[in-house]
Amino acid sequence: MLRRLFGAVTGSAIAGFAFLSSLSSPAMAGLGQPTSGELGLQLPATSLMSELSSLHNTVNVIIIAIAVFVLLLLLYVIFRFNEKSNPAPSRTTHNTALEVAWTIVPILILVAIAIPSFKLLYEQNRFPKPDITIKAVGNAWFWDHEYLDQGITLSTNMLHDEDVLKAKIGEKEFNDKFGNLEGVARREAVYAAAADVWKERNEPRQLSVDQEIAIPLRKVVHLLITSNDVIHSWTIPSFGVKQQAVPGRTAAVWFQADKEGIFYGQCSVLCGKNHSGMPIAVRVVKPEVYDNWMAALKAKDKAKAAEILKAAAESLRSNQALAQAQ
Ligand SMILES: [Cu+2]
Repeated sequence: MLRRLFGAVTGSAIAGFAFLSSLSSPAMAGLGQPTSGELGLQLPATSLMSELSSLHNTVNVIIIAIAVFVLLLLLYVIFRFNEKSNPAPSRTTHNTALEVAWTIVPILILVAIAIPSFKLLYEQNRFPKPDITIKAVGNAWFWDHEYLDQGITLSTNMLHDEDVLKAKIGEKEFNDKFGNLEGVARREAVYAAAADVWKERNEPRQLSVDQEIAIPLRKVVHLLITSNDVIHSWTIPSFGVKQQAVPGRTAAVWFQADKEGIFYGQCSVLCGKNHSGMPIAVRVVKPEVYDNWMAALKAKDKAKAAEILKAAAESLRSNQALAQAQ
């Protein structure tokens, strides 16, 4: 809450509004997904993102201080040295002490920013020994995630209004209702009808996917990233990682999630017409849940694997509700 508030205060002049909206939102809002009215960064779920947020906040304070200082100087010059108040201007051209100061002080400010910045950069490239290695492959327009140690590949497609409606009311009823509509009219009708289904599923529209990938809590994940066609970009904001997926090259990021839950990201480089249709959803679960999920996938029982993740999500939700009620 403090961090969100801080981000909001440093982020914009309408901080008061953000403060009010942050008071009314649930405790976990902003963790793993964007929230309406949010101005700061998404909440951290890894040590990388914690450091990244604190660097962002520190630099923000420095930027605001500099901007305010320059503004005050300008105002002072405008009022104190205009033609009316200062009809006979001074002919001074040099002031050694002042010139040394305005060279040294900015250097010190840059050094002060560079220290945490390099520390973070080092941390991002530290790559501790991995517990699991996943390869993310961008495709136009979906992601493949290969669990390299397990020989499992999962394809991730975005869930559309149509998909969740069909899952809810069945293919036949869907066709009865919307089969004779076309184009924009059809899209609008499906959008309106799906609104309640999204709420019921408690999933964010246009971020949810048909196949979440799971990773175990507090385990080091190395994620290799590449692409099959054009340049895409893999990111989960709450993990503090973002990496371009370039065809013919393999890049890597690492993270160690220290919070359970579902974490969303999107392809983050403009890649083509369905760029907005390739979200990423990573579910962080307890290691034993992860093992069960992986065993189900290896047994080619996708339904059971989905059930395992669903059960984990529900138990987490009821635990959070319990914690909030206390
Ligand atoms: Cu894209």
